Amino acid sequence: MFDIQHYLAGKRKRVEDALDTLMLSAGGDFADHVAAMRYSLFIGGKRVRPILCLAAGACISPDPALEESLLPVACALECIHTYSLIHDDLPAMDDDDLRRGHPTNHKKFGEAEAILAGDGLLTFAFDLLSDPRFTGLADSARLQITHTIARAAGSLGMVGGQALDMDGEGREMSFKELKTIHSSKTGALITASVLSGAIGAGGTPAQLDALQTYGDTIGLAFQIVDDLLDVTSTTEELGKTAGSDAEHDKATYPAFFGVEKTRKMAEQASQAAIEVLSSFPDSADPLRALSRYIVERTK
Ligand code: GRG
Repeated sequence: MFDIQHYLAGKRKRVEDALDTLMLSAGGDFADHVAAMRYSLFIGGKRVRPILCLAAGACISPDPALEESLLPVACALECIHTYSLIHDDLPAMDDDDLRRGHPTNHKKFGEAEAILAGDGLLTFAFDLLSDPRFTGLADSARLQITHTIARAAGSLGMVGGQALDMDGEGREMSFKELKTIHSSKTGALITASVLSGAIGAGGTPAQLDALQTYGDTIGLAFQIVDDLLDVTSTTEELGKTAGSDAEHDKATYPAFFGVEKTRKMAEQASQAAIEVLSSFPDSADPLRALSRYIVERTK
């Protein structure tokens, strides 16, 4: 039986050590700005996106050197994700005080610093992706990965989804609109995390197609569970404000379907993602287990 907790602990350590090494170091002329970036990056986080990237790479290629080559990509994904959380928490957006169990970036450093910390993390991600010192991946793969991540993070992905989400607050929304928001705001970066690992590993078009479907499906499961936890968990358990969706009058899966049906839908999505991997060998076991973890997680 694959031990997902052991796997996650090992990969989290790997990612966090790499983040610490690769991230701009504290001190120097930009000390306060770098401190604000490092604060949100290191106060917690499940590291789901970087781990998906490493797991997808290992699913395609057994080369033990691949993980090392993928680490800058994995770190770039976590930088982009962390920037999105900092900006999402700002007063102009969700206006939250708590993230990853600690005061949000703007509560700690002020709004202007928080905006710049987010900008810095987003830009630093592309610094990492294009850094010529990291020669482990072929240039063509790096270019394709960079484009995949940029697309997913930008206006046709996460940023666009956030804009739709903001626009929808406090008004009736159709289920179709909710699905578009979820797939762009949350799903796109999750799928890009899976694809970037697979591209780095030299996946064939057929493998990339299957992993795109896997990514889209766990992205959906991830967001459904996020909606669910917002109504079923406490602020202490989540490390972020529980009940925030209802407070902002947001359309969510539980609001459309109720808690029990929503739970079943998350289960179905997790199962469907595992089925997509049916033709993959044992090297896909971490991806299979991650699909279960995403629906069984408690924060
Ligand atoms: C501000 C451009 C911009 C985008 C914001 C990510 C996002 C878009 C908003 C965050 C709000 C939210 C609850 C999104 C839904 C799912 C999600 C991204 C949850 C947080 O991700 P986790 O659970 O967080 O992976 P950790 O802290 O574990 O990394």
